[in-house]
Amino acid sequence: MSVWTKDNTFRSPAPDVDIPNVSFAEYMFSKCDKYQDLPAVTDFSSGRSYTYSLLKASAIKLASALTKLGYKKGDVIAVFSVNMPEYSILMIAAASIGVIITPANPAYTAGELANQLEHSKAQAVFTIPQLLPVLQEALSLNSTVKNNIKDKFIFGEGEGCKPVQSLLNDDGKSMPDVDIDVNNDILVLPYSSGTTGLPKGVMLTHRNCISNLLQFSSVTDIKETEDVMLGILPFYHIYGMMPVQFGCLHRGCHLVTLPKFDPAEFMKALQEYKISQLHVVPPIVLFMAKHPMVDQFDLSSLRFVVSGAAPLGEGLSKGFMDRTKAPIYQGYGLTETSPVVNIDYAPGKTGSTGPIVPNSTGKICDIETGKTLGVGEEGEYCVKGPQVMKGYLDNQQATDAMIDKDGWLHTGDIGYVDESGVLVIEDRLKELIKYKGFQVPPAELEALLLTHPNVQDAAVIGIADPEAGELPKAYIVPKSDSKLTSQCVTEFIQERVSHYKRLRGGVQFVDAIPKSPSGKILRRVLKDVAV
Ligand code: 4UW
Repeated sequence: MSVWTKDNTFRSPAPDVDIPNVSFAEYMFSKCDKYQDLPAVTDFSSGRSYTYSLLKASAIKLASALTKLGYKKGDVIAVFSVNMPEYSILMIAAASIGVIITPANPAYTAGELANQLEHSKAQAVFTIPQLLPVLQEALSLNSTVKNNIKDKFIFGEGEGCKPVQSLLNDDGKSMPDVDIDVNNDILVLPYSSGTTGLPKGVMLTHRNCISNLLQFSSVTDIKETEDVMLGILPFYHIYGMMPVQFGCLHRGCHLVTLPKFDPAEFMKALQEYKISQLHVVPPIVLFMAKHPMVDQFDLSSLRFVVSGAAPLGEGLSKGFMDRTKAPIYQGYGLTETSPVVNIDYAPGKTGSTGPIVPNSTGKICDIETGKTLGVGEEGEYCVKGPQVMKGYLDNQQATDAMIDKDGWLHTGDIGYVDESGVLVIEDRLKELIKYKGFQVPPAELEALLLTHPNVQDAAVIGIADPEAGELPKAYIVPKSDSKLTSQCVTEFIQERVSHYKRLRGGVQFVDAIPKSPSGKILRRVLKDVAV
């Protein structure tokens, strides 16, 4: 079947899949009933484990306890935590009562956390003891947030917090009858800066997420009930949250969670649990391809590895496969597309991200004229499908800038598609910087830099780096007569942002920031002269 149509749009070579009209919790509960006593999710370091039956029973208890505390459909609850089995329980529990989960990056500073809590209007936060001081600082920084947050729930114990364990001891009898409109009700609200500006709340509906799980599962070689997968990518990010966490759980596979990337723990988990499907980002691929430690571990259980969130070079892919003997496939997605848009599922074409997933249509557009281009022509990748977000929370303007009136989502990525429908991403049109797959919104750093008393103007771009993909670099126009040094600027940022947003690409002082007549920073001009 040809993937290209007469109007120069393209589809998947694979057939469409049926998407059931059910809520996310109904969907996951039916899977729990199907897989019952099989292991669902296990914490690697403690061995704490839940079968599918226990996962469902725990989610019902938690949902019932939240209901008794007054939480109801449409309320927003934040999760500020590392990966652990209870993250999955909470997500299913919240979904079952129509509560929206907004996942926050556990690397966040108090200021960053406060921004998300305020914007999402979260009414409660689930956290862990190690992150409680950050949460407390966030509440003390922002009185709106402090007033909004009714409860702090903790996995473990902490002052002023309700232990999650007490909720899990509920009798499970207060589950309300909740009517979920799967096409409109929001399941999760992750934050992404999208093509431009500050992080925005991405409204993903129940249908968006269920569709995407089925779209990519139908074309990936998942061995139902047999695969063992590692939850190393953070669940707060859409890649770890949906394709990894629920991509595993909706097929009866076993998910082993790790709280963070520690090289030795990671390798031990791969070996001990005989991980068969591994989902990672390019820096982990690089570690596995190059680090001497890797040779001490048996990786023969790995059937295949998937990499995404940032470009994976052909050379690295080959080096990885030579060493581990496991094929590596690349996927491509965005928070705004729940997230998978393309996934490679046959060995061979390294460096590409494979064809578009089923039930979706893609096109490549000329970046100047918007005209739809043909086979092999380079332009902006646009996509349509049931996984495309409902929009950004309270930001119609940003939503309209990303999804046009015909329903095409403009990814802000530049690439081409070959005769067989395979996508190669080549560049990024949008301003987003990706450090090791993490989003670094330049607008956020620029706004912070402008609060420095000695900074007149500032711009931040990503410069290429072989290990991290990109490093944020700042161009600064200092105020006249100020004795600003690059170290001052670097430290100023370091004190205020998560570690991955630091100005690792350096600071350069310039006379002026190149701008368009309308005042937009000409990032391309800076990129062309970046050293
Ligand atoms: N090559 C080049 C890639 C690639 C890429 C993403 O943080 P977000 O919003 O979202 C993500 C999601 C990644 C993802 C999800 C599911 C999946 O299966 C998979 O592959 C295994 C990957 O990163 O950032 C979105 C932006 O990240 C860049 C691109 O610029 C995109 O718009 N990006 N994947 N393979 N660039």
